Amino acid sequence: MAMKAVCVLKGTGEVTGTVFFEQEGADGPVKLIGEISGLAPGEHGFHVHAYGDNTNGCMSAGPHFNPHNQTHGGPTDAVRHVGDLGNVTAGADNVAKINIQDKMLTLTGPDSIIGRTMVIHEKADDLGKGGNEESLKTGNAGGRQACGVIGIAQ
Ligand SMILES: [Cu+2]
Ligand SMILES: [Zn+2]
Repeated sequence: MAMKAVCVLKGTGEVTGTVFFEQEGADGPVKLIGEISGLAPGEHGFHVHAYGDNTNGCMSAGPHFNPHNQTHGGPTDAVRHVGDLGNVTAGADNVAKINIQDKMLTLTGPDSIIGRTMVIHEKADDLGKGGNEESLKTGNAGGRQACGVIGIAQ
């Protein structure tokens, strides 16, 4: 049976989005489908952050979800935070279409992302290759434009 989740992203500005998650079996990849609008054209860092806490907006979501104590990386890197999904790209219409399949995320077990927060950032994620300390923590993706807690979907 497939496990399904959903996240509605909102922020203090124009950026809004919806992302649907689906996983076949506990060890299968997680598929993310959705779109985020109101973005400046170009790349924007996209991550799962550790906490499902939005009491102080997107800042309360904490750092990137990192249950294995790794440094920041890109989605295809062996060394990465579990939450590192790289970048999504907005077109001239300010919309980023999301179609990602990720083998490190899971919707089940102790490292499940359900109850944690998805964040879309102001700037591109340098995927840990920026050559400075911050690159290995956040990818220098800048401010948090919108976020939402990942919940169980029907
Ligand atoms: Cu982030
Ligand atoms: Zn990261």
